[in-house]
Amino acid sequence: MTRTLIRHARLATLQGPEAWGWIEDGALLVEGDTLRWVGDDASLPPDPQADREIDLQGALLTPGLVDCHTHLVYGGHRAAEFELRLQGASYEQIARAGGGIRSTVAATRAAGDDELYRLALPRARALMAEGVTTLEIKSGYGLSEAHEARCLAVARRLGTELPLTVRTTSLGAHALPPEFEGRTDDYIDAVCRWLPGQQAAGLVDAVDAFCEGIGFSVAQTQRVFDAARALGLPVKLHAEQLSDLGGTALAARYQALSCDHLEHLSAEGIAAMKAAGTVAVLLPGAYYFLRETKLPPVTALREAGVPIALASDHNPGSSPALSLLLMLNMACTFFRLTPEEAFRGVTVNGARALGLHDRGTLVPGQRADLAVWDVDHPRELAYRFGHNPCRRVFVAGVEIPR
Ligand code: DI6
Ligand code: FE
Repeated sequence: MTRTLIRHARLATLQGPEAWGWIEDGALLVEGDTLRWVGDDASLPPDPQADREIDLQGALLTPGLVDCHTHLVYGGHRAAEFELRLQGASYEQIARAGGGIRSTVAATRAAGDDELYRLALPRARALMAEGVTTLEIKSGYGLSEAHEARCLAVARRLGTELPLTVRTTSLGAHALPPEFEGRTDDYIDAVCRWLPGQQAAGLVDAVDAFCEGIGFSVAQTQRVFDAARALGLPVKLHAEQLSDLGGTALAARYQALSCDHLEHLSAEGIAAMKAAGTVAVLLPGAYYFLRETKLPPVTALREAGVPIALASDHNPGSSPALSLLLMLNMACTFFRLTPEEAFRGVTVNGARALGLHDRGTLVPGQRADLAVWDVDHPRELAYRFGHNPCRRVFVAGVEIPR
């Protein structure tokens, strides 16, 4: 196994009592795909037996970033809908009039597999260019058994062809497809029936639903969760984005990995998440792009000790964002997260929102997914926007050509 010694890095280990888990002049020994030793450069073991050595000359080294909530695989785009909203139509009005998610479903169904892959590839690459090494991708624009499976397979293909971990989430319960108009419960039955096949084909790591007035009710969401539980699949939920339906409390009863959006989250929802260890995934891109005014209850989440993650929510309707660094900045400016909270949200807590405990900090035993930045301190990553100081990326110990 190759042993690589990385020396003279400023380390944000995100571990231990120190803010940022800071090590001013740090070193790190990578063996194969795993971190073996992390600490002060001055206290390196006398003979680390490295095959090669990299001197970072004071550059910042952090865990690779985790974008734990995206809808990356879809056809078409919704720039015309953006214009409609600028003329006064609301996101919900457009959805109820058959536009919105449904228009993306039509474009996705019309695109071939290779076309969907070709469209998703530059989106994934744009995120990777800013240090993303783990990416969640949801289905939810196919909305039939065959089209959902196709979208999940495209997501899997991104994970095999790119140096990147892709986690797939089945989101059949995203919107009601036109052929099920007036038969929402029948559609939920269908979504539940598709899951075993998706699992047998190795296409699904978790199950999600859009619990909302324009999505699915708490009772319908529960049926999807029961089907997931029967297969041993973990669940996540789009909850309390536009209204407070109480989906979070349901998700907590199913030990959900995460509840996402949460602008309208109640105190009861927060208590339920805390008790269940569910991560709160905040999505400032959607908040911004839909011009929401209701802020997620960050102070209460923080006081309750609910872990907070951030993600791009990349999708064509509510967050066509392809920058996780921009989300750091927005989470600080809009949601008043500290830069450190925001950064933990795209590393250790983003990983937790995917049920991954082998990444997100710089600790011996963790996967060697690493990002090197041309800044002095990680707070700068949340401070600038529209700027990418990512210089080098390692995935499972291997440097990715840039
Ligand atoms: N909430 C969102 O923000 C995205 N999906 C969801 O359930 C939006 C999806 C879209 O508008 O295409
Ligand atoms: Fe989403």
